[in-house]
Amino acid sequence: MKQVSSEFLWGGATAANQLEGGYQEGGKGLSIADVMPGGKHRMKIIHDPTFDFELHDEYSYPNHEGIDFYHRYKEDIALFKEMGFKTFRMSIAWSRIFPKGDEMEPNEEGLQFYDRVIDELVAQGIEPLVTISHYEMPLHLAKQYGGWRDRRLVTYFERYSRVLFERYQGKVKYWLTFNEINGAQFMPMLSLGIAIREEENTLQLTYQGLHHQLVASALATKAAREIDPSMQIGCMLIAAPVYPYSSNPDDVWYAHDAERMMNFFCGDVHVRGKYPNFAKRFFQENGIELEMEDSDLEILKENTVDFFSLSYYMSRTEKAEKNQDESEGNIMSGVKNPYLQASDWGWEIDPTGLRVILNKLYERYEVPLFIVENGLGAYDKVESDGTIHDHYRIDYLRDHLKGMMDAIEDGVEVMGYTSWGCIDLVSASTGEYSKRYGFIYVDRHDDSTGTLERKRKESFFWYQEVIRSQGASL
Ligand code: BGP
Repeated sequence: MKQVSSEFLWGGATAANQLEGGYQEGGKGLSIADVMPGGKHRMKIIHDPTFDFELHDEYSYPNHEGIDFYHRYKEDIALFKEMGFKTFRMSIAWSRIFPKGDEMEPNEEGLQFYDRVIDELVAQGIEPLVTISHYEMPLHLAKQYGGWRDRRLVTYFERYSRVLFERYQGKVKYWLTFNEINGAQFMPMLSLGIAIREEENTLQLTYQGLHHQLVASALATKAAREIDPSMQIGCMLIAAPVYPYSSNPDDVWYAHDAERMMNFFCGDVHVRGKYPNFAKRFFQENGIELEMEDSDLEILKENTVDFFSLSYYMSRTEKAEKNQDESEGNIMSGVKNPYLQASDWGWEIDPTGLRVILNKLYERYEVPLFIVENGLGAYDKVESDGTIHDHYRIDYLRDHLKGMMDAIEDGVEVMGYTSWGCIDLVSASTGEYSKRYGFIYVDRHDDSTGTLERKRKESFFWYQEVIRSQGASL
């Protein structure tokens, strides 16, 4: 019977823009998430380099309403408490605190909303785990500055982070700077708020924007240590092993290279405090020249993170010559793995991959790991008696938690596990409500109907028992 220690942080994860709603309440400014349409337009726009960052009448915008956590947070936190959560991962909407992003003074009403949420969590004995920036930034910064291509965002982000650390010292111990910072390598627009014009070099802008974020993350880490040295700052990456499609050495090399670019490029800067050696060749071969200030490399070196957090949904398989089925729906691209089943959205399900990547990350970095996202997006059916039997979700989570338990036995230090979308919310990649991850069902549908009523799914009771038994019930 495998069990985790009593300090293990069990919980669930969310992001402000995907659940809060209240997009114009409390003095909030518009964010880039507020101009991401719902349904089939979302994916297209995420990959559209010429996106105009405007609202259009013909689209729907599900992030505007989210699941109304803005008004229902107490009821939701009570349900998290009932499940036994030790921690709750939430993010703060930058545009609630600095509506345009470049102001000198924060919006007090925005801070007061998070005072209420954080105080409620603390009162319920749930440790807040706060992401400072989760796929949203004030729209003004994207439109007027061209997003993270502009160096001035480093200063604005540092100012914003300082406001949060000062306000929440003593209440929030665990912080993550940028959600899935390496997501910029796959979706520069969503991650960096950069619209790239045709004549521009996408890779140059992406890696310049990423450099700015990495410096901003290091400066935020420095600020946290000055304000409250007991704070623990983590980086956050989409992590996955990349398998070669065959034993052909060309495939093996291709997969190896893709794996290190994806997991270790940002990871090395955050944890080792420097760009990896392989970055030099990548920059040269792609005509990338990073503009840096004199102190940048020192800032990165001196302000490394305390822990490494990751999202894990699927592994990735690569082939040097791509002439066959691409793995559809997978934002990381790749080819289909013949050994794996996929979700309804084409995300390949691979619990062993979690064990593999946890081992790889720990062997390289030897800092505590925190799984802050994992889960299955699925269609749920409400039975006539109101129950929801999501056994497919239970199977997915059980198998992945077993993979995590195996990694712990392998010697990997894992601080905690927060399942993604512990309450149903708006999907980041598709803008759908119907792609559900929660233990808690929310009555809200893609056509904007629904009462927003919350219901416990079968997985709610299952996860409650996993937490109660510290994983022994798996
Ligand atoms: C991660 C994001 C989350 C989340 C999750 C599931 O990449 O950090 O914001 O939404 O993926 O993705 P989706 O909502 O597209 O199914």
